[in-house]
Amino acid sequence: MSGLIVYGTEGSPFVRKALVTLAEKGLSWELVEVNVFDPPDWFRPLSPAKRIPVLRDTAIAGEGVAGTIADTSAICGYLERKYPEPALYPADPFDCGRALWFEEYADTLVAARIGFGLLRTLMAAPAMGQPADMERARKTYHEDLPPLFDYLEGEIDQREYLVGDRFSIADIALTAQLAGMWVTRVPIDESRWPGLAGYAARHLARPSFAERLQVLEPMRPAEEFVP
Ligand SMILES: N[C@@H](CCC(=O)N[C@@H](CS)C(=O)NCC(=O)O)C(=O)O
Repeated sequence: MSGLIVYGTEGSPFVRKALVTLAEKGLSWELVEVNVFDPPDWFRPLSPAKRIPVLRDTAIAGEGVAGTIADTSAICGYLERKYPEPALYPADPFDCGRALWFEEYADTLVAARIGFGLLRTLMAAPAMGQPADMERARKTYHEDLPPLFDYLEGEIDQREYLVGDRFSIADIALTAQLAGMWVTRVPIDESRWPGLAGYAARHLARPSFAERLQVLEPMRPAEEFVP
């Protein structure tokens, strides 16, 4: 056992980012379920920003704040230093800078638009007994996401990976967020963004992502999203 614990829940794109990083490094983990919107008292000091996931390395400490790291960028950076193989950050300094940029872009802009515009409206709201906000979802689909997808299409084009010729933290961060479209059954329009649509399908089929999606299958809406 690796002695690594992740606090969070599978439905979270950021938990997905951390779990895929662990899987790509061949590490095992224990997922301890935490509902970030109603967290237990013991969790609050572990996450000063009130977010999931938080990682615990029990080799450092098995309880309390000691041994924990909040925020996926910190978590993934820690895992890379502690378990360098296979490398998930490019060795070339400029490529590494680019990968960090795409990680940031995915974690902020892409996450906010897919998270608030699709996941909360089409999945989380119905799970809490509220109707899906189709108007908000359609605005996200028609207005908010296209400028981001135009940018990403230009960067990806026909390439296999966002940076260089290897799978990296950039691909993990972006695919972790794009998975939210699969979860909510919202398509990426292949005729408009063929590179991005193909990229998402290929990376979501990687075992590290496919295993996470399998867990989420029961949470998906029954119907395809109608734009
Ligand atoms: N920058 C953080 C973002 C984490 C994040 O926003 N997680 C969401 C769940 S996907 C969360 O905890 N949301 C709680 C809230 O918005 O109150 C990271 O990379 O870990």
